[in-house]
Amino acid sequence: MSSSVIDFIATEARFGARNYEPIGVVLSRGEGVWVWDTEGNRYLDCLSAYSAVSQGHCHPKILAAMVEQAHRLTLTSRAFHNDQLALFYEEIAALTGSHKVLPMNSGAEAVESAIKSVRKWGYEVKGVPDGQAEIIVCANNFHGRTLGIVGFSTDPETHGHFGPFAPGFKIIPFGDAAALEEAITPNTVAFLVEPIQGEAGVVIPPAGYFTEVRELCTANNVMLVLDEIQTGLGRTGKLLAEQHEGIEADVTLLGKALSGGFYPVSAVLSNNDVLGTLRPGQHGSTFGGNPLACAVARAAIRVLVEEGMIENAARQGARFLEGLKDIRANTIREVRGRGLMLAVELHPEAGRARRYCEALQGKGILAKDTHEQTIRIAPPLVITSDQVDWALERLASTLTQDLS
Ligand code: IF1
Repeated sequence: MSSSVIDFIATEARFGARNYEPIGVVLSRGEGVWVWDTEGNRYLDCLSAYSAVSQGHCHPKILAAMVEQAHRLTLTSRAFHNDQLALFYEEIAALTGSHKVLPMNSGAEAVESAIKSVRKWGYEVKGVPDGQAEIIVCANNFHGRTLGIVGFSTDPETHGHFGPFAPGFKIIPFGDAAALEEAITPNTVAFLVEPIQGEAGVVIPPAGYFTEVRELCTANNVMLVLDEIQTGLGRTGKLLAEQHEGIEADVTLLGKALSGGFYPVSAVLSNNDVLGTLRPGQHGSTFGGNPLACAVARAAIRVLVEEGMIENAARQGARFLEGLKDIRANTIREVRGRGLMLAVELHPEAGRARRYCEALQGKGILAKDTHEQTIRIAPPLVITSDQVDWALERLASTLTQDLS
């Protein structure tokens, strides 16, 4: 590595909390599916900042919207109205068929806001005794890093030594509708779940699971809260992953690609029952719903739809999945995916997935491992067939090596 790269990394190590172990590359530019490091080497980004850069790096129309708004008005607080929030509400509600929107900033904030809202609905509408609301979540979930959320994580790395935690959460296996039925009590206010578990390694539930989940939640007056922060906005080849199951959530959470990677923007989408319980002064955020965030989000969802990115994710995702399944390598245990949310799980004997990610970096692909044995593959939704084929060639030559 040249001295400048080592300087960046050494300086990060010297001053930064070591809560990440990045791969040894220092990026300085991005455009579409490509990123460049400080040495001028080009990489195909197969992580897309965990699906926040679905529209491709530095999308010119989102950039233009951000610059234009930044010259006019960036932040007013919600003490006053602004001329972007209502337009964002209208456009996101029309796109997703929602009735009410609560704008926040990070994904975790949207999750926490949803937890507060469904609990409040439980007490004030469903009639659950105060302080006794129960929310059911799944093992191997990932919903963010705040204290409330890590309190119901089953990953020791995520929750270890951060306690004590808030009560009121029950953990059941993902994909098991009978376990959900068993866990529901009269005090259950919600079932919070990812349509596909991303961090767990792109775990797709059995066909029909969410149809049963929807029926159980409806029959028991339990709010179905789908965390689409990673799966939403085209990542799985449909606008929302719930559409693969033909169901509708009561509460949908969006984040990440809601801004195309330009700005932290998240949102809780629901109907009046849940979000209608919030009264002035009962919830808020300095930056939530600010004019710059709204202008960026409006442009991000506009280009996603107008440039056919969702349909492209379905087409290229099918191509990518088929190509991965065609790779004959003893290292591969399983290939999983829906749309451009893909994963290659390696046999334990093949060695750590991180080693293969480091080898991929040498071939011009940036990918991220998860839970030791799985390589996630999630390129921007603008990827072309040629670029998919280019990536598959390099993945095949890497995965047929034994890096144990
Ligand atoms: C990290 C994981 C992915 C998410 C879902 C809520 C959030 C996330 C389904 C919270 C965020 C990010 C967080 C980032 C790495 C990344 C991640 F590996 F951590 F689990 F994508 F899979 N719901 N996921 O995936 O959104 O507050 O981050 O905006 O914490 O290392 P956030």
